[in-house]
Amino acid sequence: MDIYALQQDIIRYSKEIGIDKIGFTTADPFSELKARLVRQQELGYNSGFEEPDLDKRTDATLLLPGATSIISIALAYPSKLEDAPKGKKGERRGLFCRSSWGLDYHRVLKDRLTKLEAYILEIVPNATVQSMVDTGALSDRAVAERAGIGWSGKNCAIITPEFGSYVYLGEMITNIPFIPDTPMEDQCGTCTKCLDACPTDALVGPGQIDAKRCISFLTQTKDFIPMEFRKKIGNRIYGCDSCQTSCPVNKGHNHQIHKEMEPDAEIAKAELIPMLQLSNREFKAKFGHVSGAWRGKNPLQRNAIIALAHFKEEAAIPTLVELVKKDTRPVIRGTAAWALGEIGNVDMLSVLYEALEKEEEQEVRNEIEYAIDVLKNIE
Ligand code: B12
Ligand code: SF4
Ligand code: SF4
Repeated sequence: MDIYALQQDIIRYSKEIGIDKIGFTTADPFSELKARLVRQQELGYNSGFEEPDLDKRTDATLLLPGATSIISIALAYPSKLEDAPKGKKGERRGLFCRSSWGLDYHRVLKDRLTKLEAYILEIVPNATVQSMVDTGALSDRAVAERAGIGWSGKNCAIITPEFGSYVYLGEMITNIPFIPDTPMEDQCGTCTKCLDACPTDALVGPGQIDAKRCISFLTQTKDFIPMEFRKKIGNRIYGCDSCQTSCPVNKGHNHQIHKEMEPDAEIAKAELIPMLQLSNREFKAKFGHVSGAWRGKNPLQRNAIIALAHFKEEAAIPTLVELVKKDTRPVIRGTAAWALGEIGNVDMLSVLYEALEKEEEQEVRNEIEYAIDVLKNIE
């Protein structure tokens, strides 16, 4: 088999099916990464979303016996929202991060990888292949870095010279011994803009994150958001882009290559009060296709409440009162009570006292008491 010719053919085909960048690396273990992952775990800096088996995370041969190489792919996504609706008093809007714009990227990249697999298997029928995007055991970034897709930035992202860091990553493990590409030189230099821009100091050092402080992580959790972070979340409903928008390399990068990734501005910058009134079915119909919906509507509604508190939006009061009084979800009841305190209308004291009388969940009681204290101080 002429590996070089096959590789060139695959590169040509990848462009045909809408893969913006492709790179190749060996299936050698990621030994340095393993040490790094152990350290992150020891420090408690991981999010809990990562594959827990560190051997599987760093050794592709455990995922595909006989693996000799890994193909890394990158697809560029848009960074500019055209005709973005402006939020205003009474009609405030929240923000979904860019990686939740358009059709869920897992579906888009899986489509490309499935096509690539079929193409390879047609030429090399006895090849073995295994593809993954985000939810697989491997570190998509470590694979991409070693396959020369981009360098690993101080904001932790893989940054490509062609598209900046606004790229999704995926990979295919295979038993075909492709010729490995050369990793790229680091191009961050002395810049530290992303570290300075991070609202919660989650970037504890260059290329090192404490995921539990990261707003992107916090917006994806299901429990109460710790008080320390609530005001820093601002109007983000899902994810956070501050360490990417602050990156000078990303300036001018807005790639509208893939139709499926085109954002619907009404979803990417969704109106907040209507979000709180959605039934499960309505939520699925409106938001079900975006990646930010993966944990369901509860975390996003909690975040929408925090965003309304950020705006001190008086028009949200009737909806929030309904939630405090009637919602069956403790996190929603409690966060809504907190938001009433933040909005600062002292007339809400009676509602809160009444709610406190009936409330049985200790965590919710704490939130109500906190809000009462805030309003009493204004009175
Ligand atoms: C868990 C996870 C998260 C967690 C933790 C993020 C993190 N930085 O670790 C949370 C929820 C916070 C998160 C947030 C985001 N995520 Co995320 N996430 C993942 C996931 C599932 C695993 C990442 C992981 O294992 N991290 C552990 C760290 C330690 O390893 P790593 O980052 O994978 O690998 C690098 C480091 O180990 C570093 N390294 C290794 N050794 C050493 C040694 C030294 C000294 C140093 C400095 C560094 C270093 O080099 C590796 C390559 O860059 C991956 C998908 C996947 N399966 O890989 C997506 C992934 C990383 N996420 C992605 C995205 C888009 C995001 C967000 C931008 C989404 C958003 N807008 O809100 C943010 C960005 C936050 C940030 N600054 O990283 C993309 C990144 C694309 C890109 N261009 O880099 C991925 C690859 C998903 C995908 N398939 O496209 N994410
Ligand atoms: S995504 Fe936001 S919170 Fe997380 S590291 Fe980047 S800037 Fe900080
Ligand atoms: S902001 Fe500066 S330091 Fe951070 S990733 Fe971009 S170039 Fe690197």
